[in-house]
Amino acid sequence: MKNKVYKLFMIASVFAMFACDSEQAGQDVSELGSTDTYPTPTFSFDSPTTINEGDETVLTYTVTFDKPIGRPVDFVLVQTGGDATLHEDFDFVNASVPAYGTTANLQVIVYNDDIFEGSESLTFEVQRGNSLANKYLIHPETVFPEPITVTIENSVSDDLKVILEWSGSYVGTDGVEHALCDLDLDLEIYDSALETVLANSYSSCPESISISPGDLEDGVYWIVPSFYSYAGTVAPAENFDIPAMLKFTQAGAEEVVTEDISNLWDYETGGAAEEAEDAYLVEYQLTVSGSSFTITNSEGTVVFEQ
Ligand SMILES: [Ca+2]
Ligand SMILES: [Ca+2]
Ligand SMILES: [Ca+2]
Repeated sequence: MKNKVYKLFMIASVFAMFACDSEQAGQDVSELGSTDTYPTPTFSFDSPTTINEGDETVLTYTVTFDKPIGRPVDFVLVQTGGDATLHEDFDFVNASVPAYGTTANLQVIVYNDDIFEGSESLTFEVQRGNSLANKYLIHPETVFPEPITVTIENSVSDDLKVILEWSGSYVGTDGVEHALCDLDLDLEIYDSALETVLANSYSSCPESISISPGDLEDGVYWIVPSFYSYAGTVAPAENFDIPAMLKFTQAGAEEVVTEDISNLWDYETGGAAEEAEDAYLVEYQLTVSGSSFTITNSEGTVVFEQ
């Protein structure tokens, strides 16, 4: 409620300001359209235009007024092109030149991620803020700069990423398509004795675990995908194998090794919660040595290393 009153007050004062201007126009023609007291902003961008997402760089756009004014003036950054995604690859932080101040720093925050994307681009420009008052508070001859294009290079980390994927859909006894993600599959990493879970992913689809060098001591571990349960799902019109894929990759790298484990579990047999015998797949061994990771299958064949 407080907020509402405040907003109403703001709207009223903006209205009053223009109402006042138009009154003056009638009374004193020489004042009409005089913008001499309005500040003229200049814009500078000194940050690099090629960056690596792994550095999580913060780019800064500076707005400088030649003279202060007694009201805050907002500026915003707007994406006008490029294939980088707002809120995923980067975010804008907008800013105001404060009342009686002369500068504002707007920012582009670049985020790191462990997804392979190749290089992405971001084209953006600075614009005046959206509030009505803003449009009339800076000098009308202000020249806004050309858009800036930044290249964001993909980063490849030293982390090992293990993913258990089971995407797609099935038709239920109700005749409706249901997402395979409704089924509960899990991913765990156990110690060599298969006694302790050292890392897990239980509630996503796909499930995924990232291991950084140093997370696990040198030694041997088990990567264990499992089918936990079909509980809560609509039964399928026809039984089917769950198209599960176990993937290994260096986090952020293009190359992904996929182990097809789609012949392992079917809906009707169910998972661990349904007391299925082969709910846990204990076949993939992970050997950690310093910052290197090696994964072997049950035959002792190396399927992945980094
Ligand atoms: Ca990214
Ligand atoms: Ca990336
Ligand atoms: Ca799960």
